[in-house]
Amino acid sequence: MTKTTIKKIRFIDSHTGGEPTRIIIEGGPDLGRGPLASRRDTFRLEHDRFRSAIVNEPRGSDVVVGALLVKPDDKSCAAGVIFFNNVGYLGMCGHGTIGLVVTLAHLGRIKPGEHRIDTPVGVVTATLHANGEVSVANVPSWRANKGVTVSVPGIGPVTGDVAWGGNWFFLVEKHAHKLALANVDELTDFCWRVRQAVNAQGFPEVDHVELFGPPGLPRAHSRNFVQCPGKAYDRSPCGTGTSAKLACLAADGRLAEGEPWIQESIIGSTFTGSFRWLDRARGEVEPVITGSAFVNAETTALLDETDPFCWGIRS
Ligand code: PYC
Repeated sequence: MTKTTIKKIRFIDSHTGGEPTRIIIEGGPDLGRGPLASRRDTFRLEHDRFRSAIVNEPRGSDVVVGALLVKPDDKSCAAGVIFFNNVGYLGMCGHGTIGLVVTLAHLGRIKPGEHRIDTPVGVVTATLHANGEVSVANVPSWRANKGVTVSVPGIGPVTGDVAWGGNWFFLVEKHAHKLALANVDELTDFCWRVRQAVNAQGFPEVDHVELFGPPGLPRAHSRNFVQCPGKAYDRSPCGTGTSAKLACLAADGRLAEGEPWIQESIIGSTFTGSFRWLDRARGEVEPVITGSAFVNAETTALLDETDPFCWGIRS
């Protein structure tokens, strides 16, 4: 009988406003040292099947966001992290960073206070508050294009803004859809078509589509539906999506510096956001996103090479 090697991977699951984060704490690939962006490239080029094994079925699902905890390149940081999903890698992830901070506290590795975290798109500063909430001062965010109209086959013209909040978003306020969980299939189809049109019409970098509508909660300012790159929708209000929204609100003069913006998700969870100007002339802001996460599993996964789906079901 041939001897099989089974590799053990330890991860911790949490959710932030309903959106899962799976943090690899042991057994992940060795990506060497250097800037997080180049380590993310090494991950993509040399270890992509590991990404799939962690987040795709049968171990995961389309909605799971994975996070590989690594040593930071910037010595002032408490940790480095590379986020990934069912189809690839994220620059930053707001809900995931809140999940990471709560996970590090759960492991006893950090205490309440400020912690800098290295990511492939820059350093973010997370504050773990005494009440367990986490605020993330995100990477500089800005609107690149206002009022872009794309012609969407089968739908017609759709207008939105292109903005960066750690990932690239197309943000749409004017549409005919009710943002309700019962309409997820319709919203998914709409966003997917919009994204193809946006990519085809000169914005290949946009991989998230964000729709806005009236809030369900009296204390919230807006509800959103965010489609992630692999077609899953974000159960949380999306930290990087809310950052992109704050950049647009700031550029339009619709929200003042320091004023709170309560963004509700499609499932009714909320983040509170605010911003500070970094460069008014360039429309660059530092968004701060506050939310809570809960740890819900500690797992040792087994990677057995003789399992035909050891590396996940890949499309
Ligand atoms: O919270 O930034 C976020 C995010 C990105 C994709 C899923 N969640």
